[in-house]
Amino acid sequence: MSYFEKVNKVEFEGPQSTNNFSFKYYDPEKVVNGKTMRDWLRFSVAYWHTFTADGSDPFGAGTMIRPWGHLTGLDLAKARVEAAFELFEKLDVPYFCFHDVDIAPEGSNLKETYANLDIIVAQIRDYMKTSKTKLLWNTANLFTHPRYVHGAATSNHADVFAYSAARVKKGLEIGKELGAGNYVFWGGREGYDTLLNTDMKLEQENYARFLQMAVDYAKEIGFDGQLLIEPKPKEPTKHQYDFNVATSLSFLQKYDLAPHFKFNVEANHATLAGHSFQHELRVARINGMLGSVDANQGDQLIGWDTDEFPTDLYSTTLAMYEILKNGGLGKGGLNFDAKVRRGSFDPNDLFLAHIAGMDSFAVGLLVASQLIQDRVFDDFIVNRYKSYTEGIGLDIVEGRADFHTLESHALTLSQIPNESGREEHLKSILNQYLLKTLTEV
Ligand code: XUL
Ligand code: CO
Repeated sequence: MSYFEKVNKVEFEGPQSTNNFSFKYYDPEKVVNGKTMRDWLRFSVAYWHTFTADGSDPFGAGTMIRPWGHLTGLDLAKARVEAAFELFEKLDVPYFCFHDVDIAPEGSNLKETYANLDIIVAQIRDYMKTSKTKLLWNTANLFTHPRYVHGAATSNHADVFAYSAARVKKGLEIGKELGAGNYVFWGGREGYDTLLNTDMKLEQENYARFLQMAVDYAKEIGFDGQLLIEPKPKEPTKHQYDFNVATSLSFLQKYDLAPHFKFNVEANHATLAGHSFQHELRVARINGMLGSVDANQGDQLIGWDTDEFPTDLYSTTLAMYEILKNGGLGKGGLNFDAKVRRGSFDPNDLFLAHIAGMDSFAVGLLVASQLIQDRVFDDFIVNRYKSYTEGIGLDIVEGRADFHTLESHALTLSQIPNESGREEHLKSILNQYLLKTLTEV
């Protein structure tokens, strides 16, 4: 049975192709900077947006037309798995990701929920025996059900803490069973809405205890995937504890958790925090903590998480710049935590949206790799900081300077010549590389 019978396997046909269902720039076998595009980009489909979501929003009902939409319960869950592996194969995506509740319905108690999960996980495992698509990461949804109204690990109620631990325990077991490369913690409601009813100190300590228990359990069962924290500053709570990479990093360091975690950096979460996507990737990278990426984009005119498919080439280029500088994503990947717009309800839009995202990151890879190869920014930056390679600058970076020697040096200075940062010029070079790459492919 086919769910997308009108769509054939999507192939690379190049930018001249008029076939909408083809890649214009993503050529999986093309070697860029010593690795294939497939290996650099490690694309992943987000199960929740593509197979579970129905397009409903706070103002209106679901709009998505889905070939499995008439089914319910476990039948619906099974059909989604069948549809998922058909889409994975037709797009030839190497990875997928899911929350527990995306793949199987919740039962009336924890035991029933486990039983439902076991049925679907067994079905997924069967598909994975022959499919090339692997599990990038899984996670537990600790935010949708009303029990999490006050948080999960940071709930005021210890029973909710215990229940949440059970769901993560099961999630790690599922991750191990399906060979997940990573396990994600996005602190869905780990934050607060008002300090008038919140013991912030206890909540944060409990969150650290929870993560330590997860580290211990992963070790106990031999789960060898990378644990990832996904920062987000707000939404659904007013203030999320994992605000951004820098805040989450110092939290992890404070509780000696940093060696066990890396970050899953999401573009739209970065912009919600008032940062660029590149900023968050840079902070993670220079601290050796860049684990994986939720590849999407927000909207400058909207103040919430719109999870759009990434099509902004400027942003994909600068993201790939960081990823290339990181030497790739290791066990991580580019997961399309992105949803088709509510008006894009046709099943074909699922393919077209992924094609748009994959092509946009392929362009980003090509441009970024050329920028790095030509040392466009590297040479500029090396030159900009050259005063630290000799004299007093070298004394500073090599630890020989103190306030006495610095003052003596300062007293010898008459005028300090500063040089232009050339921001506009650098941006115009970036544009030239973008345009050049687009015309040369
Ligand atoms: C929410 C979000 C999540 C995480 C996984 O904003 O990004 O879907 O990626 O829980
Ligand atoms: Co995400």
